[in-house]
Amino acid sequence: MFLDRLSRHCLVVPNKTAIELLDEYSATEQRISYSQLESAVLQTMAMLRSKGVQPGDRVAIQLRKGLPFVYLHLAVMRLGAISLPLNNGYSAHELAYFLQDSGARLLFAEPHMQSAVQSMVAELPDLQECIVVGETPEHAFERLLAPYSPAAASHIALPDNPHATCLMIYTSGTTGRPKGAELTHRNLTANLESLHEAWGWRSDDVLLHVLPLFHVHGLWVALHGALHAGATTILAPKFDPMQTLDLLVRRPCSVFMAVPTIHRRLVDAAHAERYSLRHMRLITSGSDRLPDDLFAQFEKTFGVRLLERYGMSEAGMVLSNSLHGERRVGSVGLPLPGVEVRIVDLETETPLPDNQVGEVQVRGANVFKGYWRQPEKTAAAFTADGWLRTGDLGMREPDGYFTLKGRSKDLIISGGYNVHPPEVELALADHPAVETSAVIGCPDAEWGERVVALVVLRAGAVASETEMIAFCRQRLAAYKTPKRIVFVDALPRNAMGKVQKTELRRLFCA
Ligand code: MLC
Repeated sequence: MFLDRLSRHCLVVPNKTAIELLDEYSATEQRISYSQLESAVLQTMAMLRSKGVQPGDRVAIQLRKGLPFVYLHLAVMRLGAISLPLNNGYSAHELAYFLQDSGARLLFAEPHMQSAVQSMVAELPDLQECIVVGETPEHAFERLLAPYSPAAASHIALPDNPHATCLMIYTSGTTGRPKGAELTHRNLTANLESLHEAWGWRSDDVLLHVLPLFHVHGLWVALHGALHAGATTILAPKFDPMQTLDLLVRRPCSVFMAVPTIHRRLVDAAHAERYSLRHMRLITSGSDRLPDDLFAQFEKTFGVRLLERYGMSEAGMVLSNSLHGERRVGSVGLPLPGVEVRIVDLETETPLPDNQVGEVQVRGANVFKGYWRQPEKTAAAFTADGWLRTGDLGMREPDGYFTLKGRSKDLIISGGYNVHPPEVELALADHPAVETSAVIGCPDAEWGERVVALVVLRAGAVASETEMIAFCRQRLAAYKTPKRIVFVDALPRNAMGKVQKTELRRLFCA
């Protein structure tokens, strides 16, 4: 399994750099070898054990990108517990939901969340402790680990049940609040093996990592991918286009993974100058559709063809363009080794012939176990014969390449983040002046789609766009907060009373 492989690297290549952390504040670099990584993970396991963490417990990690995040995440999984990474941009309101729903035992959070968490502790009976980790000496992670030696955890066996959940990622559902997708050791390992084969991961690869660590893309595909291969990861705490270009050109980077918004910013930052990235082995794009013009501009600017792939939190990576063969514009490529993909009729769910658009369904060892404590929603996510219903529409070409053709679910993708409109509509409903609202995604050159809210005010109520955006921002992470609010007299509805979002997009996205 993935964790066994990681531990083996510590024995076989102990001195090799596993992670190089770029510190944005001190402009310094910190190198961690595979054996130092192993020691830090063992020390972290000893600390977690002393706090009572048992197999199956959920440990929430809402920390900025950095080594404590990585150590905690790996240590939690190695104890047989469940790592629950959370966006550090989530508001206290959002955090409360994730803690309550997951029944997390411990939360690792940044200092600015401390008072908010204290005020919610009474409603979180499962939460034993909120441990603050930050820059100051008082909250330094090293200080937390100091009383524990790696030896104190070296006797703990690696998890041996491949079907045990080790990672939980919250995903926006089409109905209700976000759901925790349970991923097992087997899911992670099978998908890493598929990617290893398809993308030719090598131990001498150097990955430049600019993505957040709390999602499948940055955590599982990028960081785990490099660790699984015994490669080196250069961990940048935040994406900055000029710094990224500089590192890609100056350092011996061979692999880079990003979302279209990041690739667009790199092209813009290059200011039509030609920066050659031809020395790079692999540059991937995912989490959102790669626009055709960006695919062409990226190649023109950097001399490299992007490799587009498709995945989701519930299944990791599913489809990918070819490393050595064709990277087809507009296509998400072929099923990864060991992953089955089919296109089915939306009504009957029977498989469709090539070139016909239907729902994309997936089957394989990569596909998740189910939604945390949601048996009905888990059952609804699968067909009787075990195919995962992705809610994405697509078609297969006769040579096996798949193309996505939209979504059957109400979902917005902004800068690679999924935004679930009902969640934003619920936040707006809390505003005393709001009668009702509808949230849509409008095409946007920078973000792919931007969140726009159409709001009907209560009779006699007054509100401004700025004030309402600020209201949402208090409740929602910045990426979910509407970029625009339009006040309307009424929402167009069909005979069943359902808001016609297609009509709203036609009217308001111009
Ligand atoms: C940031 N903002 C966003 C946003 N990201 N708004 C909409 N959509 C987004 N994606 C907000 C900021 O908080 C800020 O708000 C304002 O927009 C401008 O911010 P910025 O400084 O320009 O943004 P930045 O912090 O640089 O972030 C942009 C980004 C980031 C593209 C680097 O969004 C990002 O890392 N995206 C990647 C997401 C990702 O990893 N997805 C993987 C999901 S896994 P304010 O209010 O502060 O001004 C998945 C499966 C798969 O989908 O297949 O991969």
